[in-house]
Amino acid sequence: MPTVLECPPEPLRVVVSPDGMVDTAAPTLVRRISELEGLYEDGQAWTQLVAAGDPVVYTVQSSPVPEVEHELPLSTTTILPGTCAGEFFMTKGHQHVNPEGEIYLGLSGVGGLLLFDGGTSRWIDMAPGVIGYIPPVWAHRSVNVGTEPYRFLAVYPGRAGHDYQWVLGNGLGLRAFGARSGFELRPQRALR
Ligand code: S6P
Ligand code: ZN
Repeated sequence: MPTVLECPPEPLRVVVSPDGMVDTAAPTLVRRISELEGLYEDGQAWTQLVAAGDPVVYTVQSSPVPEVEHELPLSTTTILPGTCAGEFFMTKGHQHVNPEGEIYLGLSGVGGLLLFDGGTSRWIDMAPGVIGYIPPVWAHRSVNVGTEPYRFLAVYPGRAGHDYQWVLGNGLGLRAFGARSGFELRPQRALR
């Protein structure tokens, strides 16, 4: 996530509308599937999706709170519904560079919070009103397992930092695929 350099001089009031949109003037990051190389199990299907229009997978709306020590930035992420060869659309996933915890609050849609500490994977079902707590050192990724956009609020210490390389090399241990019951979690195969 980009660092927002301008520090708000006053306490901040943020409106979360019923459809989950956070009302801030901060920039929105758009992640297309081409930026998620090496993350989906089926690399061939990923290549086809990139060629067939390179769909947006998720967007992240930041707040004006800067990502610096002592601050408490917040953002909303919206993951669109979709799959790559049956594997649900998801965020890149990251570990915090500095071991800091984080809070997610489900705003709309249904999803999951996948966590991995390098040995154990955990899955937290997310829905509007559900809080997911991410302890320090646990890598985390969000997944949309529904048919509508899945949106959540994230609040995290400004000094946390984001390491994406660790997840590229280690994965999250589990993958979420569509199934008759909605979704199923499968152990990840060896990463290339
Ligand atoms: C930041 C927090 C979220 C994610 C966002 C996108 O600590 O966990 O705001 O940045 O959900 O995910 P990712 O893995 O692409 O940063
Ligand atoms: Zn995080």
